[in-house]
Amino acid sequence: MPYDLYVVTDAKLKIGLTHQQIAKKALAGGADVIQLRDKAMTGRELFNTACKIREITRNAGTLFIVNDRIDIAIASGADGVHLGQDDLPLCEARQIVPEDFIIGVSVGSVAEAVNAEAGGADYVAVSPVFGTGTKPDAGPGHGTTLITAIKQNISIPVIGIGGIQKENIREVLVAGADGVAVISAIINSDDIVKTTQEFKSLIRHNKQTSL
Ligand code: TZP
Ligand code: MG
Repeated sequence: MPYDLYVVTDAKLKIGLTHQQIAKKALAGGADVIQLRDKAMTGRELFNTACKIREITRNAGTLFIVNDRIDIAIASGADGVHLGQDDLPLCEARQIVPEDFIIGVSVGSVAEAVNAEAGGADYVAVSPVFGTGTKPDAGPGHGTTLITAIKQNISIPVIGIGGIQKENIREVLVAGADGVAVISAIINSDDIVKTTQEFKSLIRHNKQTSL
């Protein structure tokens, strides 16, 4: 499954490491998807960074998604864009992206997930599964029961995001998530490569045992 471990970059969390350095380490540890997420960079800075990560992910043979900015996703040759409920609406986004472009959508309810699938999303991210300090405006966690409810209503991949740690990843996968998206538990760890490997093996193990 291409979305097993989805690492979202955050250069603010690890002072001194750039998005591309974080991406390289996560890929060395086995990340399946890299999402570039930066709310502070100028468009030019974000574009330059996206081009570098495009090259790194192309060499690694993994997916590259840009958060929010559909223009930068397209211009950098990324595989896709990730949109929140307050970003460009899915139907407008679909009209301006190349064929086969991946569009992921954050959802916080079954209705949003059903709408996202009907509108042509390629995956949804249940957001946030648990409370998280990384995105203070994400609100309280929905819990893993929302993952199960969404899985029962749509057939595109369902990814969990928000507060996911080694200690609770099993609960997320047992609830039915096809993949997990992680920021702080990987980026804030002492050894990003090793922690990514640990997440990867937990995903493999828990997906096998929950079959
Ligand atoms: N969207 C919903 S929660 C979140 C985003 C970007 C932050 C997830 O970060 P962490 O550190 O894995 O909780
Ligand atoms: Mg957004």
